[in-house]
Amino acid sequence: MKALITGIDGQDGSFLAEFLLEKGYEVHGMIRRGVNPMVNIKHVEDKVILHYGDMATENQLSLLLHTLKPDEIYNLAGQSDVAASFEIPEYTGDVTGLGVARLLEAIRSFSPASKLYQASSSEMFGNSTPPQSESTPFRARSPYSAAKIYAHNMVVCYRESYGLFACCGILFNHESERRGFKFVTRKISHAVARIHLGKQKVLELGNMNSKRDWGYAPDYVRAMWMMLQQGKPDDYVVGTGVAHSVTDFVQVAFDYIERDWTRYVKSNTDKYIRPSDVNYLAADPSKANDILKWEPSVSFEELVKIMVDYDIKKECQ
Ligand code: G4F
Repeated sequence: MKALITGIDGQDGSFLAEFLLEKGYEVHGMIRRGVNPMVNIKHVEDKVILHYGDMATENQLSLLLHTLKPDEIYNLAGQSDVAASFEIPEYTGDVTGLGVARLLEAIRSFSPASKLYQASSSEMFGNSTPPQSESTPFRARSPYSAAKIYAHNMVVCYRESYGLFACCGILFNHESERRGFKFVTRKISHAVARIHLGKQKVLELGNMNSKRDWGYAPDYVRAMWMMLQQGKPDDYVVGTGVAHSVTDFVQVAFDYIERDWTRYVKSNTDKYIRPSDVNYLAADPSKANDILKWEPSVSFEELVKIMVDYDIKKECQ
């Protein structure tokens, strides 16, 4: 089996590459030239085949699909930083939204038998009432979610219009020791590690009241693969079903190093407050549980510990 992963050098791309290699796949990855230091895939660099490409240009995507004709395509590329999308809305719309239209056209024209996994996001639900399921309305609260909703709708449209085997995984927040430092969980685990080691004194955060359904990223790449092994293409919500606030994450992380978080954390820092935020995301993963037989394997408390332990070890090197 041959798979193509766009955005292979990100958190999810790297875990998915490992997962597919383990299953005996020939793994191809698309990366943008010179942008990423590729830290996440250094350890599998000689086992995967990398290609330069960009969701912003159709030509490269078409050429890649024409040459490879992969059995499975996992589209994990895009601008995924919600806060940054307010500053670069046009770019976000281009790569995260229109990029999927380019990919779908390339699949339809050059590799229509390829199965597609599209990374949709719980951010698309905005402030729709939790728990959110596949039938919950999408309500964009950021340029990022608007772009993801467009991409999601295009995938459904191409599935229904051209019979493509295309699935959207509406994934709730999933984190790990490979998460970028700009996302709140890694920002917290990294700061907690540094505070523990006496390298940092203060952690500045924005809105600590928002609630997210946080799981462990390797569990989520397993769900991506499971979707493409079903008899028919469909969309699935993937999450733990349990939400915690940013304050909860902070509390568990500081409890782990046995410190009182209130002495170190400054909340509502202006520069981290978004023009509009999503308040409360909690998955209703019943469909993924029933049909894919997918279950998360790591609890919220375990996730926090994995991340803090990793950052302490890394900061000691
Ligand atoms: O970690 P975050 O930046 O993740 P967010 O916005 O939920 O988006 C992530 O999950 C989505 C799935 O729902 C993905 F689609 C998306 O690509 C990304 O992976 O922020 C989480 C919450 C927000 O409410 C934010 O306002 O944490 C709040 N927050 C509070 N202080 C902060 C901070 N977020 C960041 N990044 N930095 C802060 O200092």
